[in-house]
Amino acid sequence: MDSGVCELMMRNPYAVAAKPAGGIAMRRSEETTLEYTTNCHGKTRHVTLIDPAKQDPNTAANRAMVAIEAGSAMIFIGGSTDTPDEVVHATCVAIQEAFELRAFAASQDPDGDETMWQIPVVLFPGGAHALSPAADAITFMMLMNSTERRFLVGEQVRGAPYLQKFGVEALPTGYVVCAPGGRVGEVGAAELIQPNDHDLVHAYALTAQMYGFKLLYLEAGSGASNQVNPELIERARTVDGLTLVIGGGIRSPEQAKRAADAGADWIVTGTLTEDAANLEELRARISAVVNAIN
Ligand code: 1GP
Repeated sequence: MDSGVCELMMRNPYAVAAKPAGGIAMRRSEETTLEYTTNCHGKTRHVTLIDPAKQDPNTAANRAMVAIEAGSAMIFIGGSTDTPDEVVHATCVAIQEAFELRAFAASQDPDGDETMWQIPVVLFPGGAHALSPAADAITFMMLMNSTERRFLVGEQVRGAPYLQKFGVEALPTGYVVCAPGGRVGEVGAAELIQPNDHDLVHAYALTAQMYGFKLLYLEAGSGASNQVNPELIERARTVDGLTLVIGGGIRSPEQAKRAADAGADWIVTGTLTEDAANLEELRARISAVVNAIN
């Protein structure tokens, strides 16, 4: 994977030019992505998850722009477990370039809002293979309820040197898969948190806090038939110092509101974006979710 990505870095001046020595894209020089992610001010925000395997990079960039216009506050890049680095990287580059152009255009327009495009593009990886130097940050995750070393620390050890080299900021994240769990539950060999495992999710949240993780991601699995039980979110919320990210199976504004009311800081949707027939449908769907959580 290293040679492929390094070649891409050399071939594509943007990927390098977008990053000053500090590692944060110039479009977002005011605060780190971790600060942006964890300074929630009591509001629930929305993440649009884009799976690079599901569309070409230009389509991904168009979807990302519509998502931001509709009120999403972050873009995650990830999903499928076997996407080649090149595809992940090309998608990150296309989205960064699109946001950069929109920010520039807004800066030239007296009525434009440049800050609207200061949105982080964050890797949400299935392992050490899906990394890109063009991302602002990565959810650097321990799949806490996996039974396999690889997902607890193995992939992380493989990926960390590349992230350091690329200057991609790590967002320390405890990732906990809840029933039904879907493909990530199976592939990640997770001992799923059941809807009534209130004490267990509390123990995981405490463990995440004690490890120093800043984010806790409760995941029901992409396309899940049920979202994470809001009671689990409420219980995790009782632990201080964690930014709660909730995703999997959220398809309606009502479901998003349920998660937000239970204490989610971020709501992630992926399938909602993939299923939309066109960009206008996508805009309407994301707007409805964003309005419901505000
Ligand atoms: C998956 O939590 C995300 O990792 C999003 O799930 O595709 O069900 O929205 P959905």
